[in-house]
Amino acid sequence: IHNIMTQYLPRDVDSILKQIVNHVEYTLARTKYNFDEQHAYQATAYSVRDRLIESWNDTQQYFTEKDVKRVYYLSMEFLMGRYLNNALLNLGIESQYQGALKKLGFDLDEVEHQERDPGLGNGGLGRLAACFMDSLATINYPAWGYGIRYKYGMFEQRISKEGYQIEIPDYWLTAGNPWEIERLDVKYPVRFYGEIKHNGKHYEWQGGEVVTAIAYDSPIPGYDTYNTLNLRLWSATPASEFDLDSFSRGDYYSAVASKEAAEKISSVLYPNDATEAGKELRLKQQHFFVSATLQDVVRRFKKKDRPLTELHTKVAIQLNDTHPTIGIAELMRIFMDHESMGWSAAWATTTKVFSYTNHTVLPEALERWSVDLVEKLLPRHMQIIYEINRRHLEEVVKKYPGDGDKLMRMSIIEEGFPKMVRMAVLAVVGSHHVNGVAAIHSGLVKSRLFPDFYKEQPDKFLNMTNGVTPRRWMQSANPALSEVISRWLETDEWVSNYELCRGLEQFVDSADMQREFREAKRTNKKRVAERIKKEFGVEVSTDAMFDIQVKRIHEYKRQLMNVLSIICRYNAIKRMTPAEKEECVPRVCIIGGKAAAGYVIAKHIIRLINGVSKVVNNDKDVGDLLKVFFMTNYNVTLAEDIIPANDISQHISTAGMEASGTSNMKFVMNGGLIIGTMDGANIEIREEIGNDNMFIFGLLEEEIDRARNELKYGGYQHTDSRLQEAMKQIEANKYCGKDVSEPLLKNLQPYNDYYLVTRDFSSYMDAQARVDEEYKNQTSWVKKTITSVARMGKFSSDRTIREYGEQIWNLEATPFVPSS
Ligand code: 26Q
Repeated sequence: IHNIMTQYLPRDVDSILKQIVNHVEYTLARTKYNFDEQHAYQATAYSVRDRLIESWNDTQQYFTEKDVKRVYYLSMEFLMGRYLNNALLNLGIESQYQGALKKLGFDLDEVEHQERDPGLGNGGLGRLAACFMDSLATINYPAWGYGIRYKYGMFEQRISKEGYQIEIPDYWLTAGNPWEIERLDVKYPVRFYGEIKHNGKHYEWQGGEVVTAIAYDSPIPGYDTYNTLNLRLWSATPASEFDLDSFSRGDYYSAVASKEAAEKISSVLYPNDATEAGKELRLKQQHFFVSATLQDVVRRFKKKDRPLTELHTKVAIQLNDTHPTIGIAELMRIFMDHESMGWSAAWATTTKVFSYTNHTVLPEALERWSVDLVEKLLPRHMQIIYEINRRHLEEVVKKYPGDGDKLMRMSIIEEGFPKMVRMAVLAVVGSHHVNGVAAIHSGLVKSRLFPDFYKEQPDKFLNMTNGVTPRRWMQSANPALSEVISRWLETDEWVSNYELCRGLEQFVDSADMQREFREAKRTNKKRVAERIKKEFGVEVSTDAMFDIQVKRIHEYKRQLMNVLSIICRYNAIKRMTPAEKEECVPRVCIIGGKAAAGYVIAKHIIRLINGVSKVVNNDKDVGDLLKVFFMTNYNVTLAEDIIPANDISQHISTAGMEASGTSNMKFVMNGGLIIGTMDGANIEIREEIGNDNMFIFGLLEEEIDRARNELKYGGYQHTDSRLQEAMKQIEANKYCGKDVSEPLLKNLQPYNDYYLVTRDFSSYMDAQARVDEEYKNQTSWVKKTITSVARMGKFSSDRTIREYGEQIWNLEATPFVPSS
């Protein structure tokens, strides 16, 4: 292993050991003879951080010196996962740390497990931001991430003994966070409420409430590069000025209370991955982090003396969904009210700075804020949005005089009671590019979401198919398989150049390689089997097929269809003769994922899964042939553990509803096959790895509307007797009480089956039968997985980020090469 970083770092185990012990003594203030695994973790983390700080400072200074264009990735969520192992691998010093800790009597693996998983995101969108940071650093792009330092991340999920989800607050900072640097000197005021005055020259926003945003920075190392990027998360604190009003009234307690309120803004991540309608605090969070970020970006640009109209030559800002879209109005406000720019110049520059990534076409998930709320909370922004809209609609009227419908459709303001601001329309109008996250999704963004805008500016709309970082999702999560790949390719460079894995295909017929792939898989399955034994007290065989569906619980993702098919499998096994059982492929079904706290149906689905699990796992007739587990608290760390153990994974959303999916990519890269619909990135995965290496089923996107109408208006009713039997059992409350079974069954009635579970069911069962059949031939199965791993290069986030860099941000790779 050669890694450029090792030449700049102390390589020998003893100096690393010394640094760790030093931190035990002087940072943690413990005696070096008495510290536990948690202290070992803390000290190790600090010593790695020390290494990163140098490269981090050098990198930032270099970018400034070279005056390069930077991209700022604005995201309400960064689902980073644990830092320690990622940093060690990216720096190429894992084995040295292993040695040092061993000398101290610790096992690196166990020490790494001491780290809390920072869950500052909901799911796909937040994890994508994290993969992007890793690729940006690795490619040497000048980039910063900007977001919120929530005190409480994604809730911890537990399951009650009756099988219901329970949410526990995630105060992830209890043991401190060695990966962040608090920068008390980097702070900005952010205003809310108040009123607008005109001072004869420009508008001024006064009064209201002011909070202070404080920066917390974390270094983001790239793989095999000295470059180290910055992730800056903002925390809200009370503004330093006195609340003179309450103070002079002698009302000391309310003065203090009003200060306390400030911290609420960055206190908790909203655990919804679909819109939580109109929550004022959520809009506050958005403006809070966006305003602090833009002040920071403008300040950095202004360090060099030049006009702000050139901002776009040095700054690109990517909006991760509509969540930071208020930034378009905020930058206009800064330009006009603080920097005395006229409207035209301000708008011309603003629209050259922003670009917007859409992550959903589901209408109910598109962010809208009531005009009343925006007016109250951000009065100046509301004025600016109205003016943006007035000018924008003026253009539309000019081109389509008399077309009132078109005007309504294209307006940033939705006329109604109450009037709403459509954040997605504001994002489209204020951006130079708009992208979807997989080919099918980008098509729908053009045809369904913004057809009128696409017609006017077709080149504004792009596809940027998502990707995932092979560093975390292969090298770090799956050392067993990574070692096999590196040995056959005779290099580990595939870790930052995935296309090299194509070279594996030439060995697909080698019995040795097949055996090694299968051995790596068994290693990973064994680990998960042990976890299951520990958590559920159930023994599972590593010969069984490990079938995994882990993702947020959502009706469109159709976990319900998965459980229904598991019930059918259970019923089939119950009817089998001993001879048939001999032929039956044993399965371990693993389902995991969190339901938003207020999403009642999603919570019912979890309850049903737990009910089925209990019945099936305790049925003596079934034995090893079927086991069902709901894995609690699915998060990045759990994903790293179980994804490498998959034989097959399920990505079975109703066609057209999953924008991309990214775990589908991770599962295949880890040597599993997919059962899935023609949706999101599944379609492109199929294009790359071949139809024979996937189990595709179900209606196509273009068939959905018609099928839904047929269901709704009585033209179609399923006749699958297996499904009928399963539904009867649920109705008889075999798996759960009627509080759960009734609403779930109601949603499966033809006129209510919006997600087409009953319509796709037979096709799904057929695909499952093909899966069973193919698994019987282990040689052909492993060959499919080898071919798939070899062909997944497109789905490295390095490819994705290069496309953003070239087609949207116009960035240059800028590697810093230290002289010493
Ligand atoms: C919005 C308003 C109020 C409260 C919460 C939200 C909110 C928060 C998170 C809305 C959406 C999200 C997250 C969405 C998400 O994760 N989308 C997923 O993004 C992935 C990366 O592009 C895709 O692969 C998935 O298909 C998509 O579902």
